[in-house]
Amino acid sequence: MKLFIFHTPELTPTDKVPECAIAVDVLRATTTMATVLAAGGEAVQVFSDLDQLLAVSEKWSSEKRLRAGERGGSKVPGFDLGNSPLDCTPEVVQGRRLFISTTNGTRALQRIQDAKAVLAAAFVNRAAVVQYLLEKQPETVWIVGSGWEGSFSLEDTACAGAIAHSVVQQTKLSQDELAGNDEVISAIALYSQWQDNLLQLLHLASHGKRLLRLNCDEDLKYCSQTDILDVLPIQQEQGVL
Ligand code: 3SL
Repeated sequence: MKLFIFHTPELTPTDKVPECAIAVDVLRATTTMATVLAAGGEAVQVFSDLDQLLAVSEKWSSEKRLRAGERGGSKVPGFDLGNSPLDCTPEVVQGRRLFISTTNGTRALQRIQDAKAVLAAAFVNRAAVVQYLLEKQPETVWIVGSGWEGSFSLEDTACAGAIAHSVVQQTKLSQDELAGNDEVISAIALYSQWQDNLLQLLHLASHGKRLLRLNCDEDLKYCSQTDILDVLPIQQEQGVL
């Protein structure tokens, strides 16, 4: 297995596709997606465009769908939900499809949607994603951070490092053998330094600070938890996990 980490969708190569690609948006899109599926959601369908989301979801009855829209950290007016994983309780999501559009996370997923296997990862479901990698042993794996509007996100790279760190620990591979690019080595170093203080790391991150200004302290606490959900969001058809 060779692992490559790309900090943003913009830094991700466009001239090839890997066997397995993983989108990461710890704050908060991929955390929300994992939470919805773990809570019994039927599926998660991602859109970059809000109008397209409204048009496609119109074909589902309102009992079978939930529309989630986030821009700039806030809920889009008229949508059922914003992008807080804390709103995605079994009572709310069970048996329903989540149609979701967020600022960066859905773009990262769309950027990798042609890979043979497409996953969504966050700290909350890190172990399930690592388990998949260990079982399937894909030759090439890309982890793509969502970043924020094209720039680096500390928390996404730390989560990519958490995945890489766990693969190294559970295989005979050294960091050097696993790493396809230098980003893997630096992501493992970042995670190793902060693994016992992930909430503090989220408080240092620029998007963490943006969410704190929106009173999302509890969201940061939830998103900083590692391996709490045994769920593997994996693409079933294009754009649907
Ligand atoms: O950018 C995104 O995709 C979102 O996850 C951002 S937020 O955490 O909902 O503000």
